[in-house]
Amino acid sequence: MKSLPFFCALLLAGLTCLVGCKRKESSAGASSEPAGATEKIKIGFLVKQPEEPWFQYEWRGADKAGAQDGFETIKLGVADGEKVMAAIDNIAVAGAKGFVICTPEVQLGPTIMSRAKQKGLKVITVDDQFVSGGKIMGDVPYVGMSASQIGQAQGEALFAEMKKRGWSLNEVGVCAVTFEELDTARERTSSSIAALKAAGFPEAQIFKAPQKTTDIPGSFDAASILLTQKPDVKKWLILGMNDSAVMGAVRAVEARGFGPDTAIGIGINGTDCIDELRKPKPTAFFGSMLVSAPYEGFTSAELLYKWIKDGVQPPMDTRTKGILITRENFEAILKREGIL
Ligand code: FCA
Repeated sequence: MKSLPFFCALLLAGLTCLVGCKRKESSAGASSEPAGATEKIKIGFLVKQPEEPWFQYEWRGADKAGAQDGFETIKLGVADGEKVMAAIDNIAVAGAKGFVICTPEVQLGPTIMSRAKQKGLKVITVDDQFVSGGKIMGDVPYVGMSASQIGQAQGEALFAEMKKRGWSLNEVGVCAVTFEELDTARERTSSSIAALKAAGFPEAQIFKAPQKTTDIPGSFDAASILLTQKPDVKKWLILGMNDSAVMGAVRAVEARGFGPDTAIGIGINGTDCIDELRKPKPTAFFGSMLVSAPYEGFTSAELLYKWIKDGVQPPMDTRTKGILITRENFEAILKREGIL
């Protein structure tokens, strides 16, 4: 995964060259395109964390749609606002007519939309919805997961697994790794917590561990602080907004001697835990709510393409569901979903 930033830099360099070469061509008044030939429609697909397998699978889905429908996708990692703005400018110069984006900061929504408008680009958001003045920008088409349903299923699965093992409630704590500044994340974790409470888990034993960053180190740090504060908890249930959130907490409990017999972690995404589930020895990472990243990439890219090509207005809100994968079934399910 370390090679990804390098890959993105290469892609950008390629793009710049493409632009430079095109300029040279037109200034010389010659073009290699035969007269009347139609160029493929181009779209951008910009993602906040290209190192996360989730986003690589989304890109894969977008490429599949492009191969099927005959359009080209320019894939770029955009870790911050500056990179987003540069990427929008670059794809516009490269001839793209729109882009799908999972923004690194949801508050950038209005700025992104005004730059896109300036450049005449259509926009579809994926995964994380734009926010303006504290409110979701419902006027920008969105493709994402059914966050509350999936969160609820995560909480129910954790409770069911705990019951199955016959743990007594009074020795168990919930480590809820949270990132409440992001709507989809907050919806997932609060629905998961609500499901645990509805099943009868005592509220006083549910503890939030707020992440500062949405990666494994961010959740490791958050969970470590909580574990220091709660030395008496004997067994842990771990939830979070995605696989990375749960994985970091699993590493943190392991560092304090907990293992698969004393901790149960269930993630969300199902794409960022494949190596973990393949480990020969089970860990406390019990499973994940799989959501189809290739499907989300495919759908968002294709909706954008049809909007550009045929003027078909995409639906404003498209949601996908999740299913539980564990060590027992993940290979078969991920194969069926086209991920493995
Ligand atoms: C957010 C998370 C990703 C993924 C996506 C659907 O963007 O950061 O890991 O869960 O929602």
